[in-house]
Amino acid sequence: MNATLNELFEGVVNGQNEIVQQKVHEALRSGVDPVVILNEGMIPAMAEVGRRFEEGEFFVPEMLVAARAMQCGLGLLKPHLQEGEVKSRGKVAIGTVKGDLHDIGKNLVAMMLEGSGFEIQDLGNDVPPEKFVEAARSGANIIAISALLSTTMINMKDVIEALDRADLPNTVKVIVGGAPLTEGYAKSIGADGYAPDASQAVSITKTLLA
Ligand code: B1M
Repeated sequence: MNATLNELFEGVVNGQNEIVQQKVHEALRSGVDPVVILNEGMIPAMAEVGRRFEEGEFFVPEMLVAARAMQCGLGLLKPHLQEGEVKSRGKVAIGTVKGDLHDIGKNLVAMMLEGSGFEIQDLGNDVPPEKFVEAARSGANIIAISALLSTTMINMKDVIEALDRADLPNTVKVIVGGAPLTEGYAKSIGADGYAPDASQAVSITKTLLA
């Protein structure tokens, strides 16, 4: 990892917004690809925060400040992750499932989809099934559901069942993702697609809407 990305990593882990802003600008100025900044500096930092939490070195407040620093860096990267397309490829309603407050992965997926030309309706976090149904009724082509907890990923099934009950056109597709999920789990709950990360979420969305 280059020195700037290393400092960015430390800045996110320690929740230092100013350092994060400074290092993202510095990396961009020196020509580092925004995707590299994300994948080598920022995402590993959140994994490190998770490791420290598991080891009892970090507690919820530390996770929270690291998350804020991460969001701050993501905001700066966002304009650099756009493909510059004008025509909408389709509408995606995205949210984190009921009971779950984790939204960084969801925001990243939304950002990459938006950057690839999709229109995004961000439903936020802790989203009940009815909100996803409402979004599908008002024209979303893809319902995208994120979950970060093994205790909340089971709520995704409720969303899919609610969508089935709503008798929507079968052109509405559901994609799911988030760290505790697997392809097998996604299939078992009846999702149309699963992606382990944001860039694969873009590919699967393109495939489903092709
Ligand atoms: Co929480 N947390 N957290 N947390 N937190 C985890 C997830 C955990 C793994 C930490 C750990 O123990 N190592 C653990 C979950 C264990 C489990 O269930 N398997 C955990 C826990 C236990 C908790 C609490 C229960 C802690 C407590 O209160 N005792 C609590 C739950 C609150 C709740 O939701 N009800 C809690 C709270 C929090 C904070 C609020 C403090 C904060 C979130 C702030 C926020 O999001 N605004 C937080 C954080 C920051 C984390 C860690 C450290 C980082 C998560 C993150 O942002 N990662 C996390 C540890 C870790 O991830 N290793 C942890 C970076 C992000 C880019 O990755 O979200 O995985 P990720 O997204 C990826 C992919 O998963 C995928 O693409 C993304 C980009 O590649 N993806 C999709 C995600 N959604 C997708 C959707 C798709 C496709 C792909 O299609 C629709």
